Amino acid sequence: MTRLVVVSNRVSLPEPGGASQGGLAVAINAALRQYSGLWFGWSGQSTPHFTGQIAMQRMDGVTAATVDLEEQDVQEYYNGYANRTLWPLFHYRIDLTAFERSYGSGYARVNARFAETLRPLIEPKDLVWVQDYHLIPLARELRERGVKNAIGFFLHIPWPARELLVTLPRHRQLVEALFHYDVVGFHTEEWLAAFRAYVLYEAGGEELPDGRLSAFGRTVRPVALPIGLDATEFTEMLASETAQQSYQRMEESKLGRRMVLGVDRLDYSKGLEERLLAYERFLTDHPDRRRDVFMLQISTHTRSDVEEYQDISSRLDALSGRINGAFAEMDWIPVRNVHRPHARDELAGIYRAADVCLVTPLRDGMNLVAKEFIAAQSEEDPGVLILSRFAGAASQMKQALIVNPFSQEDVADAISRALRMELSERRERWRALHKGVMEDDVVAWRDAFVKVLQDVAKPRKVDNAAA
Ligand code: ADQ
Repeated sequence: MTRLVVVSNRVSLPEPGGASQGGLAVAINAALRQYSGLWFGWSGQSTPHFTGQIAMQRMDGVTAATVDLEEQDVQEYYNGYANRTLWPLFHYRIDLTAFERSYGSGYARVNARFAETLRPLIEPKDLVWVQDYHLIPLARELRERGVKNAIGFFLHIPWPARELLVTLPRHRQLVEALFHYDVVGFHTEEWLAAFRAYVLYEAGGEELPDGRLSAFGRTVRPVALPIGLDATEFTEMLASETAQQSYQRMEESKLGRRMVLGVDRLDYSKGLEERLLAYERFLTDHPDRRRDVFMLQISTHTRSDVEEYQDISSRLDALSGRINGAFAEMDWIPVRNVHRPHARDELAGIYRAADVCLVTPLRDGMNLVAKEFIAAQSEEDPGVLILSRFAGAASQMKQALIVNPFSQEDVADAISRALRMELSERRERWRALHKGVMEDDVVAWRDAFVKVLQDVAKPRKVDNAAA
């Protein structure tokens, strides 16, 4: 069987009962399990000087190969270009985007270092699958070092509109780098269309009759493949004792009230302040219904070395404090604001106890929380998903209540509607959503991508044999 080599910025193998790994790590673990694959990336540790020394670890059939990075690499490549330049820009936050030359050179340096370290580990028949915006130039670096394997790339965040992307210095160079891959994947047709528009109208490229894009003297196959949950793992987790206990604990603490849930990394793209303001609006508009509900917002810290992330939690705390101060009564608090990280099985029980889930990012590649909430609901009495139209998930989850997260009225109305929705309608919507979540899972995503990559690898072998 072909070996799959997955490359991502961070490698994190699951720890039993450990805290949540984040969407990408969970997906990669699931993707690799059946391929006895190799997973290469940064260890998360820094060292005074880059040595390129690889640490190997095996777990559940997956071999993890990690390298440490220099502190300057971490600052310029990870905190800098990845998280202060590409992340905000690709999430339409040009106001937060830092354009600094040192970040760009750090990004190029780390991609070259990754390629240099990874190259000896790649065997001739391997399929190489590179993940996410941290590693866009990796294929070019590998090709320069003689790697001829089929190499695919998957972008887990949105692809921005052309008008935004051109604000990035050296944007052409970034897009040109993608043409050293054989396949480039996006979550949705919308992100793919934005990429195509750049290629056709900015780079002067063309679309070939078979759907490939041609520019910069190369061709690439773009595909739209939505990522899904590890549905089997999630279902097992939901049945675990920890999940049952956290469900019971949550149910008891509801005191017969209905729970509106939010679960997010603390990130400006997730629309947390806008969500709280919309909930406040609901409380203001419906004084008679206030005491029947409360909101649980679980938001854990990430990227705390990046300046823009440092004041998000204090702003959120101030806002929830203000709402609680204005509306709370001696036996009712409208917002429970929690920053403590939760293990995945604990979270599964909390999802199950929720009556409404608010997934209202201002821009999101996919959003797996929406899918986890649906997977956790019971068929007898399912909760209602309120979903931002700007999450990639909205392109699949059409039976959710789709909202514009920028409009407090729109979201407040959806909360009201969700809380009043008849059981029959809730069931009908949930059944359709649940079917999609279970069918279009992470295994389907992986298999579809690997198939496209295998298909491009075949003609390459024929060419090589003929040469
Ligand atoms: P993320 O931005 O991390 O991922 P998301 O898809 O929502 O976003 O995944 C979050 C994961 O982390 C989920 O599995 C969730 O359970 C967990 N998580 C989130 N908040 C948590 C909290 N407070 N406590 C515990 N666990 C929490 C990026 C993109 C997404 C895309 C994924 C996968 O930004 O758009 O869906 O990659 O491609």
